Amino acid sequence: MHALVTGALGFVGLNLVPALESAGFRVSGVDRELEIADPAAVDGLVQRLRPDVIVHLAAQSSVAVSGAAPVETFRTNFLGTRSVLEAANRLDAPVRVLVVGSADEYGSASPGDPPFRESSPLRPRSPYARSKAAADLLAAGYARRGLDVVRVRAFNHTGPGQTDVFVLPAFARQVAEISCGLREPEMRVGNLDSIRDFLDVSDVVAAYLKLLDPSTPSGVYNVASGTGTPLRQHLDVLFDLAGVSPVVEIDPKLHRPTDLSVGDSGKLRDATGWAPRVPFDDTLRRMLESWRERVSAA
Ligand code: A2R
Repeated sequence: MHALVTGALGFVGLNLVPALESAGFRVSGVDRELEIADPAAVDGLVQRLRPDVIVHLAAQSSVAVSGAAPVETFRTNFLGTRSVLEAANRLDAPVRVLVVGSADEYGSASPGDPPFRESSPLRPRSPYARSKAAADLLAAGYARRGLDVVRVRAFNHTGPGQTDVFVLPAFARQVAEISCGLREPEMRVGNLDSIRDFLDVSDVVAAYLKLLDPSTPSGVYNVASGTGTPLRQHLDVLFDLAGVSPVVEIDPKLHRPTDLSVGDSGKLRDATGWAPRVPFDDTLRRMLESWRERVSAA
C-alpha cells in the first residue's frame, strides 16, 4: 500500500509518517514544496504517484492565526482540501482519502450537554473552524458521488514537538523556562475555565491508521477521548511535575470566551476497536521534558 501524506512535516505528519511505515506502507510525504491550494500541482502529483490512500493534513491549523489571516486560512484549508479531493476523484484507480477536520466544527457545547456526536450540528465559531466545516461538507459531497472518503473530526491533540501557538505547549514551555530559572515565576495564560477533550498525538495517529484500513467503513468519525478537562487542571499537573508554583496572570490578549468541547468517539470504537492508550499526564510529562531540553539548550 502506498500512502501520500500532505502536511507531512507538520506536528501530526511527523508522528504519522513513521507509524505508517511501521505498519508496512510505502509513504510519500509532501509539505510546503507542494502548494496545496494549487489544483494543477496537486493533480500532477497524485496522477504521478497513484497512491492507494491519501492522508490530507496540510492546513493552516491555528485558530488564533485564522483570526488575523482568514482568507489565507480558507484558501489553504478549503481550497487545499478541494484540490486533494478533485485529484483523487480523477484517479482511475481506487483511493481512500482521509480528510482531517476538527472538533472546532461543532463549536462550543452548553454545560450539561452530552459529548458531540457525528450527528451534532456544525456551529463553527472561527475562520479556522468555518474553513474546516466547509471542507468537511465538500468531502461529504465527493463521498456521495462515490469517492472513498473518511472524514475525521479530531478533538484536541498534543505532544512533544507541537509549536507553542497551541495552548498546552505554551503552558509547558513557560513552566519549563520557570523551572530552569530562565523566567520569573509568572505564567501568562488565557481562559483556564475552558473544557477540552485532549488526546496524545500517538492515539490520534493510531485512530488514523485504523481508519485507513479498507475494512473500516468510510464516513465521518470523531476522534476523541470522551473526557472533558478544564485547562486549569492540565496547568496544575505541569506545576506539580515541575515542582513550581508561579503566579498565574490572565492575559486579556489570550483570553477567549469559555468553551466546552468533548467528543463521543463511540462510532470509531465500534467500527475499529480503537481506544486511547496514553495516560494524559504522561503526555504532559514528556512535553515538559522536551521543552526543558529545548529551552536549556537555547
Ligand atoms: O504552515 P507551515 O509552514 O508549518 O506548513 C504546514 C503545511 N501547510 C501547507 N502545505 C502546503 N500548502 C499550504 N498552503 C500549506 N499551509 C500549511 O501543513 C505544516 O507543515 C502542515 C500542517 O501541520 P501543522 O500546522 O503542524 O498541523 P497539525 O497539528 O499537524 O495538524 C494536522 C491536521 C490539520 O488539518 C489540522 O487542522 C488538524 O490536523 O487538526
